[in-house]
Amino acid sequence: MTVPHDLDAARAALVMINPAPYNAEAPPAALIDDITPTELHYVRSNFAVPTHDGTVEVGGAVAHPTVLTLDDLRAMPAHEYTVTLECAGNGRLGMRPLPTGEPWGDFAVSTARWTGVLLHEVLAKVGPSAQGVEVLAQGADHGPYHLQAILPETDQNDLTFIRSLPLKHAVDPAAGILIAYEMNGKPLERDHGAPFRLIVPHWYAVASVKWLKRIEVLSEPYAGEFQTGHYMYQWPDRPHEAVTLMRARARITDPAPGSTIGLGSYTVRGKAWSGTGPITRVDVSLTGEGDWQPAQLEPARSDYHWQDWTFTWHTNNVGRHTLRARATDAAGNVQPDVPAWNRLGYGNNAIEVIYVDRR
Ligand SMILES: Nc1nc2c(c(=O)[nH]1)N[C@H]1C(S)=C(S)[C@@H](COP(=O)(O)O)O[C@H]1N2
Ligand SMILES: [Mo]
Repeated sequence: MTVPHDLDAARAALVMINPAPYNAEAPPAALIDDITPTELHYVRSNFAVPTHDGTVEVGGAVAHPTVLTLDDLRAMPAHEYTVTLECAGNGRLGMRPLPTGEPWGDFAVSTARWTGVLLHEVLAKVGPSAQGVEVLAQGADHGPYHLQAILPETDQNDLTFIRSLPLKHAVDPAAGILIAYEMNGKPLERDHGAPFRLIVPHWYAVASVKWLKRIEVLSEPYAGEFQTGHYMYQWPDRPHEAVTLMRARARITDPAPGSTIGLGSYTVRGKAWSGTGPITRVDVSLTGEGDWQPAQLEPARSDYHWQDWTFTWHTNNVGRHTLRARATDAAGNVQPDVPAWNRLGYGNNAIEVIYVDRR
């Protein structure tokens, strides 16, 4: 199936990290809006954009294996969710010692409206076996891997992007997992997984498999390169751990770092999100140590959507000021001052520090 999108035009507004495979951050201004326009949504791909024949196989340990086309999916009830996606490697550049891997700054995070069918409804059609434990999702993308594989049995020359989810989560209607075929009201762009992809709310976006080609119910846990090699927290002092839910994080979107603003009252603005529950508070600090003051936090517009916060900052002190914002979520998770270092550089949710001049 050919998708008539001009890749170069689609990529023009992003901040390129790697041309091949194409990886790019959102421009900082893209965090200001409620929804990220498609052309400003970050892109993270482990391989070149693949060709896709427009079908997805659904099989494995199921009663009624099937093959679905885009038309089959469009014939099912459509659901639309606004979902904040963040790459697990977002913020890797902020870790010391510097981990290897794509050198992401802090803008591999975006929010889009995704439309598609519910994964649990597709699974209900095929009837997972009682022995099922996980649901594997395979992308059409494969080829030589541009990073060093972690697992010794990985074929560096022809690797395929495959992930799996616990079956319990995949069949949970409350999980809101989509097989999405539209992004912001339009058919998926090639960089974002055309013709359809998974969208797994609350999880780091590695779970949201693009160019979806195969869904398979497994009766044993999956242990491929992108499941138990990469996308594992390799902690220095405790057992390795899978990368799953996004960690709580607040970002300052206004003022811009290093900018100069006038004296008096200024409304500081930002976003906050977490995969482990809605954000329940954001605090701002204007000094180096402690002294946290509550920001005004807006409720989430929907369950999987970043939240807005504002803070009225009044000062007539001329000079350089520091500004920090710290999120707390409903599970009680609070952002750390320093990133929790892990060898591959995932899940950096350390408190952002910026400075601005007032005069
Ligand atoms: N098939 C496939 N799906 C994939 C990936 C990939 O390399 N191949 N990358 C994952 C990662 S690590 C991220 S962060 C998100 C990025 O989605 P986006 O490019 O639409 O922002 O896609 C995920 N899905
Ligand atoms: Mo990612």
